[in-house]
Amino acid sequence: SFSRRMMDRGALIVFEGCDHSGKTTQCKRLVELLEQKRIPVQQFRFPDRTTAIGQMINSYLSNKQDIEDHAVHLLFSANRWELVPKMKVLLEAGTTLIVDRYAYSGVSFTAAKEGFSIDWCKQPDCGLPRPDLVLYLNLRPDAAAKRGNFGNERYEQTDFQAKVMKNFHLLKESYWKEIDADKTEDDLAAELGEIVLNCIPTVRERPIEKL
Ligand code: DGP
Repeated sequence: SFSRRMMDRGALIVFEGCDHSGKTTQCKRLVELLEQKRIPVQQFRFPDRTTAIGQMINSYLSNKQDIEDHAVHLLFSANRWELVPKMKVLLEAGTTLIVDRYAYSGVSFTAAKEGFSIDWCKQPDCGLPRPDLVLYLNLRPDAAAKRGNFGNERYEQTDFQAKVMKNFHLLKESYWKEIDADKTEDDLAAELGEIVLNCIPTVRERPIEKL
């Protein structure tokens, strides 16, 4: 007889937060930190605009194409689902995934539109791999505004973003960590690095749960 130790799986770590909260910068720095420490890591970003579905989403976000609100909600969700097989293989092989936006953006953005309930918005993402940790970067709208102006993409308006932020706060779960993002890039990177380095060894043999 022999015993076989399962390989430790990687952690599924998601960044959420309003625009200009520093998600993309901090994702990149975190990946660099883990690479430095020889911890297997890969970055994901949603929407992933490189797929066929992602290209439809891109033309919607850049205002080149209008898509009915329910239909586009399902496209954003489908864009996450199409990456799930790849994510699972990596997680099971021990790779930690750093994900820039996930289902919580999906729910918060669509539910900010007229006539959409949080409950309806959650349904298409039911069953997606549940993050081990959501790092919610919290930044007051006035602090976010100081970091730069909105561009020309759909959703980049202050009143809409305020509704989105309200929705994010309704979605908090036990595995969320709310981080005050109103600090220097270096200080934030140090804080997030410590949290993530502590989290990775705790997931080990824990099964990947579902949303
Ligand atoms: P980004 O590439 O992170 O700048 O995100 C593009 C925009 O799309 C941003 O305004 C957030 C929004 N967004 C991200 N995911 C979803 C989603 O699942 N549904 C909707 N409606 N909007 C989303």
